[in-house]
Order: sequence, then structure tokens, then C-alpha cells
Amino acid sequence: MALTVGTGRLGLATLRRLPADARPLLRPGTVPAGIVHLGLGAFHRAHQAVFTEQAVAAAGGDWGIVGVAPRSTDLVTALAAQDHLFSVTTCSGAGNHTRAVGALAGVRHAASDPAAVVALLADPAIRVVTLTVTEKAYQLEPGSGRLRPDPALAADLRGDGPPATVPGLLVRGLLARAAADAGPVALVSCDNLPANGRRLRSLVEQALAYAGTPDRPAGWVAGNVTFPGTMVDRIVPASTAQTLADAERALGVVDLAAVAAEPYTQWVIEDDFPGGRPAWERAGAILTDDAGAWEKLKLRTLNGVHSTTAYLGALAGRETVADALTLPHLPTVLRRLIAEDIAASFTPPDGVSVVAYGDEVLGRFANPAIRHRTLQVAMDGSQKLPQRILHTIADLRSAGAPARWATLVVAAWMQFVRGCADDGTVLPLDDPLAGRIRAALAAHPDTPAGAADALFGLTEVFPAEVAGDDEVRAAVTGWLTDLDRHGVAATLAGAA
Ligand code: CS2
Repeated sequence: MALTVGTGRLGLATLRRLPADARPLLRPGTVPAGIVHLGLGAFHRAHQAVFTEQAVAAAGGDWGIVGVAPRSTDLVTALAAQDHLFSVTTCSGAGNHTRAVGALAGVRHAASDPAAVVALLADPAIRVVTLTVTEKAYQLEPGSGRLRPDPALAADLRGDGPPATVPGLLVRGLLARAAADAGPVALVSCDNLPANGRRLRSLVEQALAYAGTPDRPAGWVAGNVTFPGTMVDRIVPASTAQTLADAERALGVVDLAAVAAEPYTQWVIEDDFPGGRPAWERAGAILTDDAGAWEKLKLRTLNGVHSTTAYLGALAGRETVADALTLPHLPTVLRRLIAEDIAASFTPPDGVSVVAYGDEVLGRFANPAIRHRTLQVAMDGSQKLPQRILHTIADLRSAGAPARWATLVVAAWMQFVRGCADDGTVLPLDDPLAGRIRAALAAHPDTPAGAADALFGLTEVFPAEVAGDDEVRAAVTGWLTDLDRHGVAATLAGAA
């Protein structure tokens, strides 16, 4: 994007020009790095970076973040040109507020300089490594959690070329750290994976085994690396030209790394940091022994209902999540999904009502100031379905309950991946298993029952107990037939 003539650029030199309430809490360059973050996307900038800036501003500590972008050079260039400053615009119906954030101590581009990232991971000053790399970057089968290395990861783990994948960078970094005996470190997944701490530990263990790592470094990793589980939450759509324009208007300078987010934010973290950590509790995070119940609450209720809204909304031609919620009967169906299925599937954290949490979630989705595209939430469904909805179904079924509404969600995903909206518009299939999904569909009759058979056969996605449950299959096929024949509006009207 071209800079507006006469407008400066966000950076140390222009900080004094910002409105007083838009200035960062920390001045980049004043806080030494203690954290490496992999995945510099909008979510990290509006979530962990904000928590960390507030924690360091309140309680001190050498916890500057070195942000690593696995692929995007544009973002690294933009942040480097802005002295690592960026802004977050908090958007609600009541108006917007923009503030610059000074949590980043540096940025790196992994694709062009993987050696620098490996060296950072082996640096004794770095004691925490956080990740927001999206589900697919872990290269684990979504259903089972088994490592499925693609050729690039296999080369990273078994070859000695520069690492090109996230697990490759992590494993090379940990081995370099072990060789340098550079001190303990916490690896913190902030992705929406089930039991994300345990998944990341298992990824590292499987990757070390696949690489044929000798006992000594593998033993060092086992004794010096922790994997705290987390629940992360804030709705942060991908930035658009509008996001940058809003930030520029509020700041009076151009910010090419601006993000927009909802006001709500939450972070629950298992307190297992052998090398120390920022005082995140001073920024409102909940530190706990076990984040499991929080994680289930959020993945099943918020993310599960988000995906439901995204698939049904996209099929009905709605561009954003907030627009989708104005579909007649959808809010009723979502409330019944939450109350009758999701709430019945697990035990929430003490004192939390799943129904009340779900109502709050629906209020957040309806925020008209957040333009979160249904197609953005719909992408990578194969990686999201297990933790968002299939585990709900499995738990309900093992308790002998029917999972009525949850099976509608599976049918909505199936109809979505078949590729055609109710008005005939072609829907994009943006999913790492797109090839497998297309091949499975092509090998079966193009009917609702054929599509259900094809997709239940994706063993990487559907656990055997769900795929092999005749009642679940019949319910999904029934919903899929309704969606196929009558479309979303009539299906919802008939069900609510
Ligand atoms: C969304 C999440 O894109 C998606 O799949 O469900 O990114 C969601 O907005 C966040 O998890 C909210 O914390």
C-alpha cells in the first residue's frame, strides 16, 4: 500500500505525534528479549503481545518478544520499518480505540534466515517460546495426533539442509539448545488444538524419534523443556485495507502492521515455566495447574459454534459471522446446540455456566464492528472439526445421548466441502486435506448419502467411534439431505 503523502510512518521518531492514549506502554529497544514467538499473525499481535506488554509495564522483566514470521516477508519488512511498533484497534458497537503496542524486541523471517531462528532458540536469554502457527503447521493427524511428516518436514528432520517447517525449526533449535546446555525453556502452544500443551510435547517427542535423535540430546529435551497448556481467546479477523485506514486515522501516522480486534480477551495458562515468565496475571491472565477444562469450554463452545456459524452462513451466502447471525432461526439453533449438546458433553471449570458463556459468545459474534469473514473461519475445517465438534459427539455418544445438533454441524461442513452454496455460488476449499477430500468425494456418488460415506472415510479426521456409529451417520446424512434439498434457511426453519 502506498503511503499517504505528508503522513509519517509509525515508529520511534513519530511516537510523540500519537494521541496520548494511543502511545505504547513500552518503548521498543528498552526491554531485552526473553521470548521467541513463532507466527506473527494478527492474533498474536492482538493477544499475547498485548498481555506481555501490560505484564512487563506493570512488573518489569526482560521479556521482550522476538517475533518470527514463518513466511510473510511483508509483515517483517513493515515491522522493521516501524521500529517493531504496531497498533491494535479495539472495535465495538460503542466505537473504536487504537493504541500502539511496544512488546516486540525484534522480528525475523524464518523462510529466508532459518539459522537465525535456530540460534535464537538456543540463546540462554530466551526462556519462553510461544506459538500461533495454526493447526495445520503442527503436521499432526487432526484426529489421532500422529505425526504425518510431509516431504519438507521429513527433510528437516532427517536431512541437514536449512529447516523449512515449524516443527523442523523447533527440533533443530532444541537440539542446538541441548548442545549449548543453554538452560530450560517453556514451549507454549497458543493454537486452538485439543490439549495443546500435550500435543506440542508429543509433536516434539515424535519428531525427535523420527529424526533418530541420540539419547543424550533427547534426554536433555525431556529434562529441560516444559509444554504448558493454554486457552487463548480474542476474535481477531485478518487485517484489511480498512483496518490500516482506521489505524491511520486514529494514529495520524501510517501503520502497515495494524490489527483490529474485539474488546474481549482471555488467556488461561498452565504455570510451568522453568526459566521464569512475565507476570501475565498482572495483565489479567489466569495462571492455573490445569487449563484442560477452560480449553474444552472454549474449543467446544466458542470455536465449535464459530465453525457452525461459518459453514451455515457461507452456504447461505453470508459474508461475515455477524451477518450470518441475522439468518432467521440460526441463533435459536445455536442456543440449542450449546444447551442440549455442548453443555452436556463435558464438565466446565468451577463456577462457569456453559449456557451463560455461550450467550456471551453469541453476543461477541454479533459485534457489528468486527468483520470476520465466514470463509476465513471455514478454512482448514479438517484440522478444526475434531476438537470443535467431533469430541463433543464422541463424549455425548459414550454417555448414551443423541448429539442431535452436533450432527448438523458435521453435515454443514460436509455440504460446505462439496463446494456449492445454496444459490449455486462455488465455495473455496482451503484445507490441507483438500486433495484427499476431493478424491474421496469423487470416488462416491454425488448424493448426500454418497458424500457422507466418502467423508466419514477420512480416518485422519473422524475418530473410529464417531465414523462407526450408525446413529451418528444416519443423523448426519439426514441433515445433509435437508441442506442439499432445501438449503440452510428451510433446514433451520424446520428444525428450530
Ligand atoms: C476462529 C478462531 O478462525 C477460526 O477458526 O474460530 O480464530 C477464533 O476467532 C479464535 O479462536 C477466538 O479466540
